[in-house]
Amino acid sequence: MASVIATYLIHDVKGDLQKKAEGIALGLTIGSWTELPQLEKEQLKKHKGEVVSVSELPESTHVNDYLGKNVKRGQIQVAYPIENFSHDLPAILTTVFGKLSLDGEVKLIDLDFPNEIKRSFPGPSFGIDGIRSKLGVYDRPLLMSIFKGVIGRDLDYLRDQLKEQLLGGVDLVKDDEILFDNPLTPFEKRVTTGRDVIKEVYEETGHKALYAVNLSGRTFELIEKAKRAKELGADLLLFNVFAYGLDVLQALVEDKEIGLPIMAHPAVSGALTPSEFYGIQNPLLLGKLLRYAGADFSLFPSPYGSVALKREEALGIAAELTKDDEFKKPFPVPSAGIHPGLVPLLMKDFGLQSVINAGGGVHGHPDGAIGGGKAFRAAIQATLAGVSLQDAAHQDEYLKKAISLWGL
Ligand code: 1AE
Repeated sequence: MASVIATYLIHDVKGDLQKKAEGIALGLTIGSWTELPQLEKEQLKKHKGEVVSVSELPESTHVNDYLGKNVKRGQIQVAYPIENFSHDLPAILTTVFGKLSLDGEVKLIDLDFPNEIKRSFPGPSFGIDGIRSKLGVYDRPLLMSIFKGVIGRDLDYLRDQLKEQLLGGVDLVKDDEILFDNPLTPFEKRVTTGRDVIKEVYEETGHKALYAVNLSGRTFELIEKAKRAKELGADLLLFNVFAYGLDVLQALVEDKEIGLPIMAHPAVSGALTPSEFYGIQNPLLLGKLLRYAGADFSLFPSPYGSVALKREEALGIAAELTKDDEFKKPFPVPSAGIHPGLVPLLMKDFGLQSVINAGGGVHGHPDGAIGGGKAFRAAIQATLAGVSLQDAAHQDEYLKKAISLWGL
């Protein structure tokens, strides 16, 4: 019988992990079992959750001290029959981590989906290959920058900032996630302005780029808004998916009239992921589930910048996004506080199939966003050629200024 298998990290003060696992498996499926008459047992058998494995972890003084009690820790796996839920993420998440997410120190680590369920997810419409073919860039990580300081500014300001970023050689420019619909830079005008500036720079320089406009507003207006963006010539949509829900992302991806790549921003996901004891593991949320729901890019904090994830978590997200699977691969976008000096580390960790993304690290360059973009491109080129940034900086003034400002 096909099941979704959930892996949890649990902490139990009573010390009986097997009993706790059985309580979860039954409590989230058919409830009590032992007292049921035989006939009912037969009828309900196919709905009964099953404990797949229980593995105890060594006791941790740090955990006991932090929680103020002695607990046994373990990783358990529970199988939930697919007959129990409709084949959508809201139903699946409510089954495997609905009430349970409120019930003590339990963290959802992973979910394994059988093919019957996987078939109901779209996966990315474009993925790494689709985005690369839009840009015609195949042999290096892509470079993205972010509009910064645009709240309270008008379209002329936006136009100038976009042009500077493009002339610096960035491949993608995204709206700041905190830029919403507003009278000075309304959504539709941002789309048409972005489209026109990108065309102008392409005609002047031959440099191709894509602009991600922030799709924002009330949930039930998003589909119409996204369709309008498509009609007006938008390249791609930035989406604060965790302020809305994964199923909203999936609905946007599945609407054939939209047909635009979607860049998932991690805003709000930090309310769910960072605890050692509670919430959802980053590689599952920002990796596997975003990929299944159809994001073409997943942004997440890199291990190195101003807002950082543990290295193994950031690598775990990238691994989920890019491992072989029937779904296309979204771009990993390690972000936050990135400057040119971090490029060798980022390329070592995330490889060619990633996006290097910087806001302050582009705009804060002494020569402005043009200088910032050029410094990043020089750092990428040098790293690809196996040249250290110190050596490359002798040949490139922009990189030299970036390194003396931000270091390596
Ligand atoms: C993790 C998301 C990073 C992001 O969206 C952003 O705006 C970063 O800005 P900087 O590079 O830290 O200035």
